Amino acid sequence: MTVLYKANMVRGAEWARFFAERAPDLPFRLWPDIGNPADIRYLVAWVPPEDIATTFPHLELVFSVGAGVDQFDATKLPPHLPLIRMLEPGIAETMVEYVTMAVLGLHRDLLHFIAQQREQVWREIRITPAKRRGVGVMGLGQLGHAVLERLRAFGFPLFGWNRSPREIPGVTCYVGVDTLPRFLSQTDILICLLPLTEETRGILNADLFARLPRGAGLVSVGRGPQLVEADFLAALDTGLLSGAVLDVTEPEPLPAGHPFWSHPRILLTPHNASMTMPDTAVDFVLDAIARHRRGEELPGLVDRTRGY
Ligand code: NDP
Ligand code: OXD
Repeated sequence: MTVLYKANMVRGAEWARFFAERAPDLPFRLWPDIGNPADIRYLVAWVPPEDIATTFPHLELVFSVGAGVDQFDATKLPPHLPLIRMLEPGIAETMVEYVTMAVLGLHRDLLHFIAQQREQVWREIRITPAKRRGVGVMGLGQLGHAVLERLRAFGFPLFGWNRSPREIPGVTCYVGVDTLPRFLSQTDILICLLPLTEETRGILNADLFARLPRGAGLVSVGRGPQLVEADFLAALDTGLLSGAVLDVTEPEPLPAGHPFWSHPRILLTPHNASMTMPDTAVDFVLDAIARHRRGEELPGLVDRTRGY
């Protein structure tokens, strides 16, 4: 009965310490020190090892160390093997901070002020009151919901768009593709917190940008392949978009010389919007293992047919 961890190694050492404190009877190993593969029952991974099924014949649960699971090739996981995504509270807390920073930065013209300071320009910009700046979130799951709950304090008109119906106090929620244009038409700052699936790949494209109010801002924190780069750069050039905060790109990291690095209207961060916190993540994993042993429902169970 061993847990194998294969992700960020610095944080892995913290995982090992928390496991030793909280579950001293449960052996915990850090990749690549896998010991006897037949002992591995639980795998916690960012990028999963090749040939999971044949290498670890007694695997019972696979955990994504992150909230997203698009890095797992579902066809390589045996159908009976549960894949669980991370629902620990640290991810949502850090995502809420990042998106709040990005929304306030776009709302208060931070990218313009950074450019002005570089050029030693002292020029005020007319302030738009929050109540006249619509903020919309695509994807109302654990993260999108948490973000909207916190943004409510600033007085923005808030909008949400999701596949299935959601009710969030103070937020006008739209459901399904047919409502996307109505949602977008009110959204001055758009936040993408969708998982990467075949339906969301390339969803941030020319058609979508054209449906936003002119000069809208974009916060892209889902996954890089959701953004169509050429459409996005054209939208910035033509003023359809006034600025963007990008935390995810394709590929990651971007190659040297890629236009996003130096674009004055783009704030780029290295897939760092949120981070799984070892302290609370270990509690989540131990709780899920205990539930699994008791034959109970598993939190964060991924629906392989939907892909998230
Ligand atoms: P959830 O699964 O909790 O939420 C996803 C939401 O998106 C659900 O409400 C789902 O609706 C909705 N959705 C999915 N597909 C569609 C679609 N085609 N049209 C409309 N709505 C759709 O995920 P999380 O909130 O935990 O995370 C979201 C994503 O954020 C992750 O998949 C990951 O890619 C990204 N992420 C990025 C991080 C970063 O650091 N940049 C960190 C963590 C996550 P429904 O439930 O109705 O199907
Ligand atoms: C995640 C991420 O999915 O960090 O958790 O992107």
